Amino acid sequence: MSGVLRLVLGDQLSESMSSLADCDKDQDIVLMAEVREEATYVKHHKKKIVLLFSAMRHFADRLRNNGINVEYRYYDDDNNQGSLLDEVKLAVATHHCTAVVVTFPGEYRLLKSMQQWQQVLGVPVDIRPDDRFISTPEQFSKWAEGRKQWRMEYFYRDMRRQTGLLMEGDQPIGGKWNFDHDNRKGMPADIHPPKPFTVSPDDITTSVIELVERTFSDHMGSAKDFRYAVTREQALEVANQFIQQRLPNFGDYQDAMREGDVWLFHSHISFYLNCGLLLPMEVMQMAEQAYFDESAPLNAVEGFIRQILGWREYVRGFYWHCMPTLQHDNYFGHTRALPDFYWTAHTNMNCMRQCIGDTRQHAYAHHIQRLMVIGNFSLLAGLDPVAVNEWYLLVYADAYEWVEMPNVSGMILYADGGNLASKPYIASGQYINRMSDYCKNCGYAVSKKTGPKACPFNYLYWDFLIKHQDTLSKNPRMALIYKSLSRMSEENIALMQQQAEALLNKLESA
Ligand code: FAD
Ligand code: DLZ
Ligand code: SF4
Repeated sequence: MSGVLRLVLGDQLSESMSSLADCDKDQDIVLMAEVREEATYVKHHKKKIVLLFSAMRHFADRLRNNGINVEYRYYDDDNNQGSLLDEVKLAVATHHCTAVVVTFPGEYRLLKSMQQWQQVLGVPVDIRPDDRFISTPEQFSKWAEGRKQWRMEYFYRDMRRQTGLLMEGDQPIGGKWNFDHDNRKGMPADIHPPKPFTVSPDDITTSVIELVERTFSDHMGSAKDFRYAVTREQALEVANQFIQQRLPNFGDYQDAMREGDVWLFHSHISFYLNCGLLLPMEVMQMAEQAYFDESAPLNAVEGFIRQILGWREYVRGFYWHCMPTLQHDNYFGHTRALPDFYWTAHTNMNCMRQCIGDTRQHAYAHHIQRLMVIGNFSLLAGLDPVAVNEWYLLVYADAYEWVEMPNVSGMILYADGGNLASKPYIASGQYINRMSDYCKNCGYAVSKKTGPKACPFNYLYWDFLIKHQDTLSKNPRMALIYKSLSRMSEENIALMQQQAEALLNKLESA
């Protein structure tokens, strides 16, 4: 055989991949490989590795059933080469391939490597656009270069016009582009979200679970209770269950947090969107149809579509536009190491204990937990952006650098100096108390700003604002908060600063 070698990565599990578009079933070979380099460049959560390896194995079977030649390298094969390039090298040589075709990867480090492959391999390497996304990196760059300030909202409106989603001619359905204002409710105790969709492990998943427990024993979490979808059909069931059972309440309770329930009314589809089992356009159309069928209200449907058509597309464009500098950005010059409780969840702050605990258990936490609890603390405590990025990349099963890094360096840490967010996403304990029931079971008192029982988020918040007053007070969106600060007594300010300093010096006991 001397056809084309088509490499499919672990997050490219869609039959419509550009790398498979013109596959010659008689001549070409599809290569998929479980390799040490990808599985360990950060110590991914065990459930993330199970998800990808099992979904890869199921996808390989699917391609074979369609008559495609698949060369699949298992992690513990004797001759596993350990890296994607070495696997490609071996396959090109073994099958006398005349060219390599691959779809644009999701991480800068891999793109840079692939751009050298042609030289190393001695055959043409065609890196094709990833057309699962609705916009292209070039489109984002063109959009960004034309303006002084980048804001997701304006990019999102262009995406609505481009796709026609929730549009009536050139106007947004309902007369407004964004219904976020209606979407900030806390969750009443008598509202009970439906149980999440789960899948019992089949033989393939069971053997991957064993492999992961054996091989990656020092990675976070446990693989034993893995119940996520690993095929397209199962992922479609997750999406359908969301549209029928959760979407109607998605908008109202999008920002709410509740102890013991990480799933709430979220969709839990990021795992599958990001590895290719679901396509963004199809799930947005499912949600839009629910609005047309009057089974979900506009604030929920618009809110959901905005997350995917707005935020997801925006952060991807942002990533490629801002790399490689984004990975070193550190606007505030923060250098503090992650405290141990980021790994163990052993902390007296109940909100952090719950959110990190959920993360450890499920390789998932929902957006507000990632943003307003763990993210908020990471910025207020001055944690090193490189360490925070690494943590977020390894703990979540939906994490790839194109989506993780803009959310971490841009959204939570303001490490890019405000290109992504118009002001730092910081809040005192009052916000966490309003949006969750965490404070009820906390040893700290959310109502107190100083004293031994005071909520650390309170004094860290004011201490942060004081430390960065020179730069942040110039931001018109921070004017109100600095006005409140100016009304505080010097004594109170000094007490909060001292208490913040003391806590930051012994974070482990927080
Ligand atoms: P839902 O709340 O149901 O939202 C629907 C979909 O919208 C998600 O599946 C996702 O595809 C998309 N979406 C929502 N918010 C964002 C966003 N800010 N950026 C990109 N897409 C978004 N998302 C990831 O997919 N991978 C990550 O590594 C990741 N890291 C994050 C790190 C931080 C610090 C923060 C604040 C957010 C991060 N997000 C990330 C965004 C968001 O938290 C997750 O997409 C969401 O929690 C996934 O759960 P869900 O599918 O139930 O989402
Ligand atoms: C995340 C991941 C893991 C854990 N393992 C593999 C693997 O063994 N083989 C593979 O092709 N892909 C894997 N991936 C996904 C890649 O890391 C991902 O394709 C890049 O990060 C680019 O997004
Ligand atoms: Fe978190 Fe403070 Fe509430 Fe405790 S009191 S749960 S530390 S916000």
